[in-house]
Amino acid sequence: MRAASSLKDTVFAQIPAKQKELKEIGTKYADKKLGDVTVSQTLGGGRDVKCMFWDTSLLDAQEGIRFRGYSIPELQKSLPAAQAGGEPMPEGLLWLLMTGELPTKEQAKSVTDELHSRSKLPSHVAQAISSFPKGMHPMTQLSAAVLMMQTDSKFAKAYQSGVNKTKYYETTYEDCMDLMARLPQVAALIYRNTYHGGKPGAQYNSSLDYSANFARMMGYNQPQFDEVMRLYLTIHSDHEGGNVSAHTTRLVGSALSDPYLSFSAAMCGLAGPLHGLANQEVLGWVLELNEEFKKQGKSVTHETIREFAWKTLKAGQVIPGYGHAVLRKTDPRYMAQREFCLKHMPNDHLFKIVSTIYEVVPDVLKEQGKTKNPWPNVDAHSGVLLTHYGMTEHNYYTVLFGVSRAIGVLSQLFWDRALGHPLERPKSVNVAWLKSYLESGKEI
Ligand code: AMX
Repeated sequence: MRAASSLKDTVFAQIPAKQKELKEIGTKYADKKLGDVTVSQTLGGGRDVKCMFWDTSLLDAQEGIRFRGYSIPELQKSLPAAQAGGEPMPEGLLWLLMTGELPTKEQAKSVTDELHSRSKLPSHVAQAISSFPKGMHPMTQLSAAVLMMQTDSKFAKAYQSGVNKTKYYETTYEDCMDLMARLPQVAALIYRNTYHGGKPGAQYNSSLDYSANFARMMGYNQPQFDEVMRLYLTIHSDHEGGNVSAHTTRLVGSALSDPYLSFSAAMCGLAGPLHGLANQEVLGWVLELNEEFKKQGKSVTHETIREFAWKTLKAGQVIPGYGHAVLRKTDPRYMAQREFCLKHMPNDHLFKIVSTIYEVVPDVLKEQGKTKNPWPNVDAHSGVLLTHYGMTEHNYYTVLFGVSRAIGVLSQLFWDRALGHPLERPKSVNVAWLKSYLESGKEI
């Protein structure tokens, strides 16, 4: 067994070698082309343009996500679990994302303890959340609450005091860890305030792991829901750098905006229906489908799902939970949730509907012929699990995604500061430039 040392010591010690490695690559291969950008990439959201460095995870179109080289099934085997043979703990994943090394159980526990020790919220944050209008979307509340915590930013204070740029990573570490430590409380306050009249769930309990404590604070006491949270917070954490929430964290952070500002902006991106809000949209779509056919006295069958899917497409809407900008196969994050359902709740009514949708929708999308990836993504499944354990408030689901996403994007933000990642500033062009260049080869 490896000797126990803190996450901070381990990750800080890695910085010089990583800086050297990246500098050498940048110097040695400075003029080597990684590919040419086509007009359709320029006009089409930069798909597959390799102009971003992101070390914590890498997405393969066929295989899906690997976190520091490990697939989800591999993580389920090798990350420390709270229960024997149970789901991985996100604290262990955080160690892995930060250091690139699988943690021992002791090291994962040290992360749990470190997060607990940093969890005290500035008092104005709880007050502010309790004064938000009940109708304010939980993601708006999350982004606003994260912004309010910015009063505690150690990076912003250090910058104002003239810290040397080689030390930026030190206070970035502090902010990233503080923020991750506080998110469960913030998210639980939003949940209790929005749906339970402000009546608190359980008190903060530092004898529990990150996920179980979060579940209790939201008011959930079933050990199996804790396992859902551990799985959920692990698999939603990171999906390489180009997705909207990760890219936003990087972009805003590149201006040396502190981690609170960067992550709050990222949550605004995650709140979009083509990104994280899709988990809310999926459940809405499934329930609407269920309702529509119940009213007509029909049951949910392959044929009725097909009819409803076509109705959605003909109305010029997307089928939420299906398609992906990079993936071209069923998302392994979908499969991990499906396997959890098969193991723990195979007869759940909604699970059966979602499974039938999986048998029907890919063919409908293929028949329509537009979608590059007709297969389900992570969001097609998460609502079923949450609903099964009693969390029926769909418009809260993306907040859980956000708590998880922090683990990935803030790990990378720490490394951005450690490696001196520069201000992001890609070149844009206008129509006149495009016409001139495409018609006569001249850049204007
Ligand atoms: N239903 C209907 N049409 C879809 C579709 C879907 N699920 N997925 C893609 N399409 C359409 C696109 O809207 C686009 O139509 P257009 O030519 O009229 O503009 C066409 O198919 C080609 O799109 P694409 O290249 O396959 O996808 P993309 O990279 O442009 O977009 C994504 C990817 C995820 C936004 C898209 O698949 C989508 O809208 N899916 C539904 C929303 C969703 O599930 N989002 C969550 C994604 C995962 C996440 O970030 N959490």
